[in-house]
Amino acid sequence: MSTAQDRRFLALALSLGRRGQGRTWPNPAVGCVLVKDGRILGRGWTAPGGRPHAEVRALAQAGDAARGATAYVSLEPCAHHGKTPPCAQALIDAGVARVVAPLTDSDPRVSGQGFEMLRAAGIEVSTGLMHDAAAEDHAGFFLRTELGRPLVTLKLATSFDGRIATATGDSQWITGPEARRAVHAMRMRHDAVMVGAGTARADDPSLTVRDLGVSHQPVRVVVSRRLDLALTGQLARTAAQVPVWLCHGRDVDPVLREAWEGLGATLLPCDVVGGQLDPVSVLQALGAEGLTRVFCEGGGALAASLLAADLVDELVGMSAGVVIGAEGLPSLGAMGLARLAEAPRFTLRTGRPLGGDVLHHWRRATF
Ligand code: AOF
Ligand code: ZN
Repeated sequence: MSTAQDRRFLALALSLGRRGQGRTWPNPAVGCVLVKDGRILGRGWTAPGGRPHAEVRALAQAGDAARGATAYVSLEPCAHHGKTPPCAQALIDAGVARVVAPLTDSDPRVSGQGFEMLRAAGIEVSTGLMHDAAAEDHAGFFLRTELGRPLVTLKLATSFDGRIATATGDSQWITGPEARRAVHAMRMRHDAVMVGAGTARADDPSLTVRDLGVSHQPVRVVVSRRLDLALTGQLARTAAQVPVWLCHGRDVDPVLREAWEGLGATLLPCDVVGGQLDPVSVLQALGAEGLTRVFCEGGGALAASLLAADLVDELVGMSAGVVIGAEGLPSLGAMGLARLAEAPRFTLRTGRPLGGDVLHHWRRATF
């Protein structure tokens, strides 16, 4: 089959896989398309919760017609007997003739063995096509399996001059409804939404996905060294319905800890370094719980600590045509930089008008 056709069907597998983003953790969000004679026989993507896997769902659709078909998969089919039997074996049993997948799975239980199983069974395996696009889609899963931490997207919605409120705290609204709607769509594609304690106190946010006709909600993470958060706020009131995870210092007041546990929150003790929660420890704790993609919405202190530790992988900016001035609240806290050469650098991915604002998306230069 031509590379153009391969690319077309593999692109479809990748886009199906992305549908699962935000809801398959700790598993990757994989997509699969089964094709024979140019016709699509089955489509699948990793189910919410991470199982069944994409290939199994596509094979179930195709039934006996899968014999002799090509499977386009956005990641190497798994080789291990985990909570489900290996997908590589399912493809072999179904009589699939060829497998096209961009790259190797980073899970040590798979890591090349899926491709080996397929080849050993006489199946033609093509890899490498659309490698970079697939690596982007699975970046959170790869970071977690390789470094133990999730991917971090930092969103900052600011005035033209990078402020998030006036000196009196007036902040509603800087960006318009279209930008705010885009934020909800981005939250949905992440496993968790994260804010610092200052933002939780000042804004009393609910951090839920609204008005998009979806039932799925990301985990809500608050980073609070002392756990001194309002026990009657939005997060506290809804902790039994939508998960709330609190990253806190190990020495917090046990009364507060028990109060939050009683409300249904999950408590994650983390290290304190120099009087502040260590962002490395926070992300390792979230990775250990299975998160692969975290959407950080500030505030300035948490965002600056993540940036200073080089832990931000993607930056999403929303800039409004309003100017606030130096006495306004800055979007970022101090980062302690002396030289520009030490500043974290990002590469522009996209930039476009959105409503009356500008949406810009950047990726860490050393991704
Ligand atoms: C696939 N297709 O759709 C996904 C895969 O705990 P288990 O048994 O579900 O296995 C999880 C591992 O399977 C995960 O770490 C990753 O290596 C792979 N995910 N593989 O063939 C899929 N989601
Ligand atoms: Zn599998």
